[in-house]
Amino acid sequence: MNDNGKKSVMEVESNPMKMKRISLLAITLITLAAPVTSFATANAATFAVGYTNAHDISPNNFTVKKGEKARLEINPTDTATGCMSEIMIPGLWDKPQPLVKGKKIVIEFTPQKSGAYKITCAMGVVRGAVNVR
Ligand SMILES: [Cu+2]
Repeated sequence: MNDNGKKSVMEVESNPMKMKRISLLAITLITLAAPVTSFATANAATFAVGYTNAHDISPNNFTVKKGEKARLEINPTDTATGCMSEIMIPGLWDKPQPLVKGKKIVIEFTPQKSGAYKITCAMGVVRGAVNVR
């Protein structure tokens, strides 16, 4: 930072400590906001997904890269019943998994073809999408 820069900051904000705290807060918010949907675990783009009976899976729309391993970690806080009690992604994950409260489901795949894949129940009712780019 040059002298001119310092001077204008001092003019705008007379309390440098307050400025510093605001900057730290901004950095913290940016850091918290960035990796909400995806984080890297063992070379896979990993998505943390929740499940409740009221809202089904959340988030429910994912974008992944062709040829790169992706991983959905679903943590149900309810046990799903009836039609939507199992989850699958036809073409990417064809084995329906039961959504059971407290039982983590890990779905891993490496998509080979780009396109939009539906996330469904075992009988094909759509509940979300995986976009392969
Ligand atoms: Cu169903």
